[in-house]
Amino acid sequence: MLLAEVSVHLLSLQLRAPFTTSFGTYHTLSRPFVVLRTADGATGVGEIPTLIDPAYKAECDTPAVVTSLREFVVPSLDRFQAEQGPIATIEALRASYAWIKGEVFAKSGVEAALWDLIAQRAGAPLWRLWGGERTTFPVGVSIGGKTVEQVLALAGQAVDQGYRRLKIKIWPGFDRAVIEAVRRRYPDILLQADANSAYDRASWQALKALDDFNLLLIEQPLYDDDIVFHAEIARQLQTPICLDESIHSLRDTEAAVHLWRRQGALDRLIINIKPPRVSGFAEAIAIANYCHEAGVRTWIGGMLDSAWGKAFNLNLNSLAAIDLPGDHFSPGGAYFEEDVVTAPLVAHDGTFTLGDGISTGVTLDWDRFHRLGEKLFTIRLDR
Ligand code: OSB
Ligand code: MG
Repeated sequence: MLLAEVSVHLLSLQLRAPFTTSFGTYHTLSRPFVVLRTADGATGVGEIPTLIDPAYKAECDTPAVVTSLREFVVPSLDRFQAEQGPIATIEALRASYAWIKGEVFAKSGVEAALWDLIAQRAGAPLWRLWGGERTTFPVGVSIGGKTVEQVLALAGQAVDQGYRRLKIKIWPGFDRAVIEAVRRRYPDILLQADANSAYDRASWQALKALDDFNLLLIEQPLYDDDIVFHAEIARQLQTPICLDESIHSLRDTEAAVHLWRRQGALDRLIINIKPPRVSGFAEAIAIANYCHEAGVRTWIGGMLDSAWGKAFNLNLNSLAAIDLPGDHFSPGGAYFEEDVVTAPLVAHDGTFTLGDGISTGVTLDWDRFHRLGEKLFTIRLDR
C-alpha cells in the first residue's frame, strides 16, 4: 500500500450550543482533517480534534497542527517511503515520525487516516481490527455550562434522552454549588467533574467539598503538564483523580501508576484515554491494556469531535479493557449545526451499539466535507 498523497483540510464546525469550560466558551471550532490517498486510489480520513487556541493544550489547530503536519510529519512519511519502501502498517507509520517530539495531535490524524485505509482494505469494522469484544455499552455526555441553571437544563436534556452518566465542567468558584445542585436532582446518576487544570496548589482545597457528593472522579484539577502534584492531592481526597491533559503516552500512564501505587491508592487513579491526545489508537490501546492489567480504570474521552472522530472513539470503546462510559454524545442532540457524516450517530437510552459497517461504520458526506471548509495543502509522496 503505497501512500501517494496527503492533503490537509481545515473545516469550520458550528456548535449547536456554546460549550463552556474553565478555559473558555466555544461557539465555532476549526478542525484539521488529514486525507491520505494511496497509489491505487483509496482514501483514508483522520480528524484532528484540537481547539482553536492553546487553552486546553499547547497544540492547537493553527498554526501548531497545520505547521507540524506540513513541515515535519508529512515530510517524514515521504522520506521513509523513499528510503524504506511503502508505509503499509501502523508500525511503519509510527516509525517514520518517531523522531518528532510531541506533536501528538498532528500524528494522530495521520494514524487515524491509515487505520481507515487498513480497515477498508480488510473490509472490517475498526472495532474488530482492534480486538473489541463488546458492541453494546453505556455512553455519557459532557456538560459545559456557564451557570447552575444552564448546567441543570443541559443535564435535564441528557437525562430525558436516557443518559445515566454526566460529566460537569467546574472551575474555582463554580464547583460545590453546581455539583450539589446536579446531585440533588439526580441522586443515582453516575456523576463526575472536569476542571481542565483550573486549580493550583492552594485553590485545590475547595475540591474537598466535592467528596460529599459521591462523584465517580474529578478530572484534571491541576496543571495540564503535571502528574506529581496530582498524585499528592489524590492522597488527600476521597474522590478518585482522573488524568486527562497530563497523559500523552503509555509512559506518562506508567509514571502515574507508579506514583499512585507507591501510595497504595491505585483505586483512586482513573485515566481518560483520548486517542488523539496520545498520538493515536495504537498508543490508546496499549494504555487501555496496561491500565487493565494494573487495575486502573479507564474511559474514552472526547474533544468535541465531529461524528467522524466520535465514530473512531466509539469503535475503541468496544475493548473489554475499557471500564467506564465515555464522552461520546452531546447532551441536547447533535453537537454541530452540520456534521461531516451522512447519518448522525445515535445512542438509545444512554447506550450505543456498534454495527458491522466497514472501518468507522459511518459514511463521510464529501459534499458537506468540502462545503464546511477548504483544502490547505497537498503533499505528494510518490516522487
Ligand atoms: O477536557 O474532556 C475535556 C472538549 C474539548 C476539550 C477538552 C474536553 C472536552 C470535553 C467534551 O469535555 C467531550 C466531548 O467531546 O463530548
Ligand atoms: Mg477533560
